[in-house]
Amino acid sequence: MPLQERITHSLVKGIDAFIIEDVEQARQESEKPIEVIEGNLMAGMNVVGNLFGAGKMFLPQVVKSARVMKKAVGYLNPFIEAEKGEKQQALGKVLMATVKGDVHDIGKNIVSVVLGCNNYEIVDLGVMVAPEKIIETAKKENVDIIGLSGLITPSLDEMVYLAKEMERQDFTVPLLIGGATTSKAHTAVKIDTQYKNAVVHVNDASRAVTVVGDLLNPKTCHLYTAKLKKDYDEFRTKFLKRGKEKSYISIDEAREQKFKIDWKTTSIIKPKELGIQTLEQVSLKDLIPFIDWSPFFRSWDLHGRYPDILTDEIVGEQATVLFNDAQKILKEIISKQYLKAKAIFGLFEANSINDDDISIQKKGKEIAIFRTLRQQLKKRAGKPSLALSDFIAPRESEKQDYMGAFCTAIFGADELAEKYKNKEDDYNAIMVQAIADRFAEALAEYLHQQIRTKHWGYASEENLSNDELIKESYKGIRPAPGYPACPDHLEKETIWDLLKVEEKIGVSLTESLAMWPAAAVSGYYFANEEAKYFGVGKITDDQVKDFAKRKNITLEKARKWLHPTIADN
Ligand code: B12
Repeated sequence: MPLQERITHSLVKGIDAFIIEDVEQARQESEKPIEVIEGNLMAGMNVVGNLFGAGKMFLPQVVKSARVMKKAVGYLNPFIEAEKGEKQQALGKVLMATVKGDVHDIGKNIVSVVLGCNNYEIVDLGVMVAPEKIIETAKKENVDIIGLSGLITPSLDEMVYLAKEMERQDFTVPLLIGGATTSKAHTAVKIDTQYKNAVVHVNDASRAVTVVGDLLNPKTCHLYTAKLKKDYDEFRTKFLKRGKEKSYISIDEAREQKFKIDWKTTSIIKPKELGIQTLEQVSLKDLIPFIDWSPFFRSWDLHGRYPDILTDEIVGEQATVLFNDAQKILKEIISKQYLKAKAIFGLFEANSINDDDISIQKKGKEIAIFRTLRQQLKKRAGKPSLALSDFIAPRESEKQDYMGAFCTAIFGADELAEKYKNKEDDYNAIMVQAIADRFAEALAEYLHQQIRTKHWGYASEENLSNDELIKESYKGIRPAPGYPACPDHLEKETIWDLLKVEEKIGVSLTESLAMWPAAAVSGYYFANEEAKYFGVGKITDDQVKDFAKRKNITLEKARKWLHPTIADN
């Protein structure tokens, strides 16, 4: 093929085997080495961008294209520098950061790579970035756009704070908001109102390119921003009205309608091993059968259930390539022990007290109290208003019940991802993070099985397949603070104190109560056969006040932490 076609082919197909030879030939044929980037390579990347935009290329392919691009640019840079030539002219500079207290990286990294290969210069500040640093860097680097990412709800407040600061300091650059916990509703209602200039919620990487393009194009930016502001304004009005249509019952009424278990007849099984245990190094091999692969594909924007996704008409081919690449790296991770899986759990005597609290005891002495939240949305008559405490025998029942808590974490992913990044290999860097997340979840699943069948032993006869585990067909539940049954992140502090998680296995909590390392899960164990997953939904101010009192914290603190769960917020 002619030279340009070869270069384009390598970029589109993500093949780096001949890119250096081809780029060298292009360099010899050009007047200046920079022309190879601005001409040959960008021509190829434009094809990639167009195919991706048209849905004909998928995210893993684009990230591989970016890897080829980086290799080519890395080869050309010394020639450009030797000539003291001008650097490649980017279309714009985008600052990317995961906000203070949050550790989530994958989404931000994917967006950075995709924008990078569309010729935007990325200033990536990493994770847990203080607002002062974002503001300072944005000024120093004179960036054209600021992009914020976050995984858990406490990060949403950080984003609001940043928008306020940008307004206060007369910023004009657009603000992009992304990450699993963000939404158009939150962006429109809470963030957009704080900043006069453009604020956009972007929920996937492919949209990021068009949004950034529209925002930075001097011909379209004013119209685009005006439209955006109008759209968010209308959305906000509708959204706020919708919230008001819902009706809630008081916390006292909700308690009267609690989920009732007949404590006289229900079976309560005493754990075989009460107390706290640490698993210093769980074998990664043992975890493989517990991996739920479907979310792995989702992190690469390939949607469908594993294993059907491998033969899917549209994404099947790419999903198979991705899966095979993952298996290769997985093998290496296991043989070289790049990642370490650690866990801690505790099984305790427990009784619910005052309806919504759970008293944890050791030989009858209270050592901790978990606070749970109760549903308040008005329901049809006869439908219970659930709280997790309903699944634990109340003290008045005079039955000794039990409860567990745990934390699982995968160490070493960041270090390994960094090694790949240093080799300009974002594809494998993202792959490592996605695999580590899968392992963290698999470890939680594995440990839960060990608890049910061995340490607690209330389901010692259980024999479930991976598919049944994914469908949560087991008896008992393991809700995690932050998930819908217990949206309050604060209770992680109680788990940390109770199990001594940081001292024992080295998982720490950030100021927003995210866990570090990022690939980590923490939660509770409930064994009652009637225990089930549910969503607390929104709660009202009477419960917030009551919660603050029970927990002995200020109302302000309670409001801050429960904020995303409070109705009309
Ligand atoms: C995978 C996952 C995990 C993994 C990985 C987490 C990690 N290390 O990042 C594991 C299993 C470890 C995990 C753990 C937890 N999780 Co989790 N998790 C998810 C899940 C299922 C998918 C998130 C994900 O990685 N998606 C893939 C990536 C690629 O997508 P993304 O981040 O959204 O990014 C895309 C876009 O948002 C956008 N984007 C992202 N950033 C940016 C930035 C800019 C500027 C732009 C333009 C775009 C952009 O582009 C990206 C690519 O398309 C979500 C639910 C969901 N369906 O979203 C819950 C979810 C995020 N988790 C949640 C929670 C609560 C937790 C835990 C606190 C639970 C616990 N107690 O253990 C922990 C916290 C972990 C920690 N370290 O503190 C909640 C958060 C809500 C809340 N109440 O805070 C969610 C929403 C589930 C839920 N419905 O309640 N989790």
